[in-house]
Amino acid sequence: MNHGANANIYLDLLAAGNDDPDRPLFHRPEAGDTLSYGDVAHRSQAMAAALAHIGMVPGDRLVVQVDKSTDAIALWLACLRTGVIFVPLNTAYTDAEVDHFLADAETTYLISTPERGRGLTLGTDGSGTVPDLIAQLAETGGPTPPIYNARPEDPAAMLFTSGTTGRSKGALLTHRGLLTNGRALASVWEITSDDHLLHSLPVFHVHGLFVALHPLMLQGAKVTFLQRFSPEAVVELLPHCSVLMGVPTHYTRLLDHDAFTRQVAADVRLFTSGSAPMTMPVHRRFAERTSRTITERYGMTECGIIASNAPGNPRVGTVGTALPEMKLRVGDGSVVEVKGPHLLHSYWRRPEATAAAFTDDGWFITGDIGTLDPDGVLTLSGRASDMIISGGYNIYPKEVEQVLDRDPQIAEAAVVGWPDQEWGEQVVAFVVLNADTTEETFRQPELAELARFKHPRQFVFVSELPRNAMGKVQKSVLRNASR
Ligand code: MLC
Ligand code: AMP
Repeated sequence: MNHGANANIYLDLLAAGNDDPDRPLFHRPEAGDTLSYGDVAHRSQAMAAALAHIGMVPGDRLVVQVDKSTDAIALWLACLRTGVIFVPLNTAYTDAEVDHFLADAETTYLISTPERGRGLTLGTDGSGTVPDLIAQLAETGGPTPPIYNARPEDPAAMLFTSGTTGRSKGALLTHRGLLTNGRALASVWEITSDDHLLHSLPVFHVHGLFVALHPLMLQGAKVTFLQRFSPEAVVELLPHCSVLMGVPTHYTRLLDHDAFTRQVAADVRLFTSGSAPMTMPVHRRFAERTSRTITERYGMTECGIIASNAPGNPRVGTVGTALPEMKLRVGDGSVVEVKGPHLLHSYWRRPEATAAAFTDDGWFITGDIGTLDPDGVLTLSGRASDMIISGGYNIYPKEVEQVLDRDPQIAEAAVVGWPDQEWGEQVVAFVVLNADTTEETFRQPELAELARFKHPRQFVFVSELPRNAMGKVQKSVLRNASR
């Protein structure tokens, strides 16, 4: 749609409500109600007025660490409306981790859960200081700010990622990038206004927030919005839906649930998986159980979705071909490189990191290892960095090692990912103990400052860490020790 000069993706995401405000958008099984496109536009408008009231202006960063709710989505849309940069954070992060992001983003406002009570608050049930302020403004009849007049390259959201290096950086995603990616996905996945997505992903990552929601909203489709993933809820609601998007752990959990049957999956036209590698045994079990195939796609925070299989006839074991307007090549060391309007603008205030993320001829270096066949079909085989992906969450070994190294019982530690049936990979710490600690006296370190999903699931005691001639710890030796 052409909105004149305004490239704000807000206009596109809610366009379906312009002629038909009653068109259903979010069905909420937990609340037992349905919000229309008009309702969501109205709520985001009220939230935008609240953001303006507290003094937020275009370009400000709003850090948001709240539980999943349709109000969290209205807040994302409110940031678009006001030109405020939305910075979502994983709810599992500890206050110490959040403090790091607050400082890095040079944030003026934080919105947390009522339970955490840091900054402003937003609950899942209409509670919190943000809804209170909205109610108060509704009474006093304050002004509604105009929709921010965005340029295509303006940043809309900032998501923290470590890219291929260990240090977290805010990836600035633009209106153009998000719109290009959302439209390309709607096209490749053949999303129409008749589609109905079962949404069970968290909304603090690109997968749940952008990849799942945008193509559906751009087409005026409907979303059944679950507060969290559970196999029981998915099995109950899937028969009413046409699309399910998940990470591999969602599919392994579904397959471990006997009530997930062929019949439950029969009317779903598209199952997608990504954020982590899907294994062949899971593909096989899924096909045996449902007679359906999972459509794998490959994405990254900085790029959105890069490649996808087509629905209906996916090439199992591959992640498909490049999306429209996404260029794909395999560069030095078999590392996948990409180019196109989908990509991030830059890393927030890190020009060197931005420069290092691109080749001299302007391709973004993903850090994933892959091969391209003559038809342009991409197969991934690993990652150049030692990043661990557990249940679709990224874990940077260095961050965990630094905390372990501070423990008085530990002389040194090395953290790697071991294959795990449920999580894809699990965090394992190889530990050299100090002279006055034995395996018997060793107590699991507190690690209170780290989100629990980053905590090692296993400790392996070794007398020394394997090192190469340069003195670097040989992570591959430790990874292979699981076999
Ligand atoms: C939760 N736990 C995890 C974990 N999630 N441990 C390791 N890895 C994870 N991913 C742990 C908690 O710390 C806790 O441990 C215990 O499990 C129960 O917590 P929970 O919150 O109740 O877990 P649950 O709801 O079961 O969560 C599991 C999950 C969730 C698989 C539903 O992790 C999930 O939704 N993952 C999806 C992630 C995602 O959307 N990634 C997209 C990234 S974007 P304890 O010790 O406290 O009991 C991207 C780009 C792209 O990658 O291509 O899409
Ligand atoms: P993030 O930085 O959280 O966006 O995670 C992006 C990373 O997830 C990519 O660089 C890949 O390593 C991984 N990833 C995403 N989709 C897939 C997939 N289908 N198969 C394997 N790895 C994937």
